[in-house]
Amino acid sequence: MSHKAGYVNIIGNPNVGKSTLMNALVGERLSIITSKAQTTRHRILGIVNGDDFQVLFSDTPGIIKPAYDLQSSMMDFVKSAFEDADILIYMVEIGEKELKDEAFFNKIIHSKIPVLLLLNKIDKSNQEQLEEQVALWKEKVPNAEIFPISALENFNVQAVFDRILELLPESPAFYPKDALTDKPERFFVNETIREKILLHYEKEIPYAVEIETEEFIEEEDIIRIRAVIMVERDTQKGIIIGHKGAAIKRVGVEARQDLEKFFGKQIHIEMFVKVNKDWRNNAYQLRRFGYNQ
Ligand code: GDP
Ligand code: K
Ligand code: MG
Repeated sequence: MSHKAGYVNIIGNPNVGKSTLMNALVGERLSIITSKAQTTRHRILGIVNGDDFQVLFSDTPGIIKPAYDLQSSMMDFVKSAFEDADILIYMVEIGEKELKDEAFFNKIIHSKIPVLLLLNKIDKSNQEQLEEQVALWKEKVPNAEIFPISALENFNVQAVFDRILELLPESPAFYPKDALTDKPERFFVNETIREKILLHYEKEIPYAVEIETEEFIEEEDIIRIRAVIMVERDTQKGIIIGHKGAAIKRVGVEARQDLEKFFGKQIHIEMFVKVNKDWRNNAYQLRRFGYNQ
């Protein structure tokens, strides 16, 4: 029996719905989702296995102009996604006009591999607007096949997946056929906690935060987790903890609920806040947190 496998890498502007799509395709909540830009900081693999195929989806950070070293590393993940893709998914949302980075845009329109342009969030548009948008993108990216979708409502996502299977090259599997992702369990703990911080704290706070899971001990019917919330300054530490610890407690409760669903086990979670000065511009710290490739 012949077998197909390959990388299908999802790129686009911040907040267009890349992570929502990847989770819909994989059927698991691998990527965190919030309405804030830069929710996704890493390249995250989501694997869909079938008897005769293995699709390796990559979710990536939204394309931005880097302002500090962490963001440069994030854009390196995007670059790497261009390099190994067998199929490129370029996601745009209804009403969007252009990609913020011209060099990346040129790579898309001159791509030698198939490009699927997904026009997302069509649940927010009407027929007239949709037709106008399809015409606009056909002109801008003539080499792409266009799929209007709603990642949130899982509308037309199956059609995209079916087309991917047609386009996928013949190849043996890259990962074991029961693999779901390339990331370790601790990564999903870090991300779940960071999602709660993105949701509950304002302004610069979520961008100054990194999570490190120091302990992940799986026992028969419970997982014991010890995680450190890293911030850049003392004042941020106080904000994270909140009055009488109420703010951090809320993060812990919500993260635990999500992680119990994700791992299908009871979770015990302990969190600490530490100041790690200027980690976003520190090459050693960035490497430690898995950013420099
Ligand atoms: P990313 O930054 O490109 O990964 O985007 P996310 O997946 O994090 O989504 C950004 C925001 O758009 C979130 O609030 C999502 O719920 C929302 N979103 C994603 N897909 C859709 C969609 O198809 N329709 C609507 N209305 N909202 C969506
Ligand atoms: K987002
Ligand atoms: Mg994302």
